[in-house]
Amino acid sequence: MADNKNNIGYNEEQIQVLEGLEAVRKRPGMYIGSTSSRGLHHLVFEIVDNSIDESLAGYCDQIHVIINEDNSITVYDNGRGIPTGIHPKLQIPTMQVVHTVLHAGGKFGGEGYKVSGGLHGVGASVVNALSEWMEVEVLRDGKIYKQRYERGVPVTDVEIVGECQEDCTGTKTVFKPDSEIFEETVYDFDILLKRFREMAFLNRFITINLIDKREEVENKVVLHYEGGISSFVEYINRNKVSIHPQVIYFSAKKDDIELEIAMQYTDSFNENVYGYANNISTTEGGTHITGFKTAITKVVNDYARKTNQLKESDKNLSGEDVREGLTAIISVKLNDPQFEGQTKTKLGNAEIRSFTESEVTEKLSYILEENPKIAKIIIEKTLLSFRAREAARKARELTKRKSVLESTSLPGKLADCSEKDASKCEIFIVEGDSAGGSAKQGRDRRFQAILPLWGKMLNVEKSREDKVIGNEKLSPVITALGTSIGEDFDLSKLRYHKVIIMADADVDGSHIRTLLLTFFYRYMKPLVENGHIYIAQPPLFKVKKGKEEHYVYNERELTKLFKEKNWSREDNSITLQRFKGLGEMNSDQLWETTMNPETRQILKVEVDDPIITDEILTTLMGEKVEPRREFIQKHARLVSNLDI
Ligand code: 0RA
Repeated sequence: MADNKNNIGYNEEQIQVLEGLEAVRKRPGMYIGSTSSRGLHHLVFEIVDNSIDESLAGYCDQIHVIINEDNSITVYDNGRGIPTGIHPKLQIPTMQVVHTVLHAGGKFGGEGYKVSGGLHGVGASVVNALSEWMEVEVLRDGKIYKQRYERGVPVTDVEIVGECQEDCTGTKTVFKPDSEIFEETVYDFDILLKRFREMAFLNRFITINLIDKREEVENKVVLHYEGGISSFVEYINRNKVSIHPQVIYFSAKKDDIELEIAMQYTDSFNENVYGYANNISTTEGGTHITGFKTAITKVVNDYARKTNQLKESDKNLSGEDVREGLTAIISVKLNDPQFEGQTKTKLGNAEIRSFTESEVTEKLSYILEENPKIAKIIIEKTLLSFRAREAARKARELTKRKSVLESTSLPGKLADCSEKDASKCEIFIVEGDSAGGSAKQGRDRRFQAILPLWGKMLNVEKSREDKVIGNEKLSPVITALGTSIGEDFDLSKLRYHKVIIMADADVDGSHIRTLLLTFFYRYMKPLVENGHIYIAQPPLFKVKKGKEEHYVYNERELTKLFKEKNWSREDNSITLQRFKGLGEMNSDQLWETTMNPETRQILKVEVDDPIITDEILTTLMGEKVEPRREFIQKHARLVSNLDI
């Protein structure tokens, strides 16, 4: 190993470099978002993004990502290799500049745009600064160059460590995330797989090989999709019933903008339109999505009128009608993406809106003209949605009028709270009359309301809005919350800022929880997105020894408690009361363990990935039986945990 004091002079620039790396280590969150599991995985994405950029520039088609036994990561590609020559300004090898100078990654070299972007577009130097060690090898000009760094600081020069064939080029990076920085240092295969699969769908020329070497038998997945985003749509629809066999695909190019769209209708009632800008998921939407939506609404209406499926006297199909059951990917690549919105995931570039709108208008009209059979199926689907929406509107009017006539608009079984400030109010939605009774007695009536559920639950995944509104079990929920649903939904009318689902920890309880969550996600999505939905966590056991009493919420805690107290499971002076249902607790117990904000545990329902959430709901609640069986078998452990 070289003595870095001799070989790397500490001049002005080097001191700046060290200060830069120190800043990254002091405030890692500023550079990679967080030091939790998310940040840990982000390191891999930063490195792989550089290889993807090389691939988009047309020089690389193979990327390998290996999770090594010690949770270090190896990434290598067959691109041109990071330049190794002396950097004209800094007078050290460019390869060293890339790994030690902040913001130097990727962008030099000119042609081609930096497409994948990454969270903050920071790159290799940040990953290096946050790694216990990193080793980079570059194959170029028939030589193998190598440099090693520890916590961002070079500990060797760029050295030639071997030779290779002239035409064999590429970059290999191995790094070990620093356990002084990260709370979590164990990689999750599925998190990496999910992102790389998405990357492979969005960039159809690349192959990403993901390999896990931590188990005795290595796990390898090869991700390559000739069909690109069309394959992505097929993948999203794999557990749904599509109503036309082929995915519709078209693309357009202008100056430095590339647009690709793939779409297919299913018989579901949900819309799954996902946008990407430079491979980044634009969850808050943006100009590419607006352009697409405007165009498709117009094209479908025009076609329906021209073919007389929509009569002169009929109203126009709404955007919602036109997108019911639609799965679509809109992927745009551009030079200078403007990311806006709260989470910087909304594309702002104005030129993208008009470009997308005119391209979709032209190309989709043409496709409908050329494929009258498919067009007919699509128009019929949108007309069904149109009529159902009309029926739902009437049903809503009817409920409104009915509640006016009945003078009190709140459901009879609701035990409301006295507080009027919604931000201080909670509502417990409780399955079962006996649990409902205990909850009513146990609650703090000043700010806690109780709504017991009764009647037959509707699977909203299989029914349209008009049925949902009229459903005897759901309509009290809708009225109690005050927001209405679907088109009429109004978050500002929410009467309780915490909506807490309280159900037994058994199969029936888990069923009702899933059904209610499906309902909230499909019909009151902003409630979920704004963090208003919670799941109560009743205890599973009460452990008593002498005067000492403990409520325990799961098996793990039970083991922990016995260990901490040095108790033996054989000790007869300890009693194990197991709660089978909420109904077994009296009102004091229920208050103390599940309802009292000072002592309870409640779980906030969060959705961080809309594609996965849709997948789970479709699988659990949708039409196809086989995927549901497979899902439950695969996740049997989770289900049985709920069941114990
Ligand atoms: C800029 C210029 C050149 C290569 C790269 C970037 C490059 C960077 C990375 C990072 C990971 N893999 C990579 N592969 C290539 C080369 C320019 C030239 O050869 O003329």
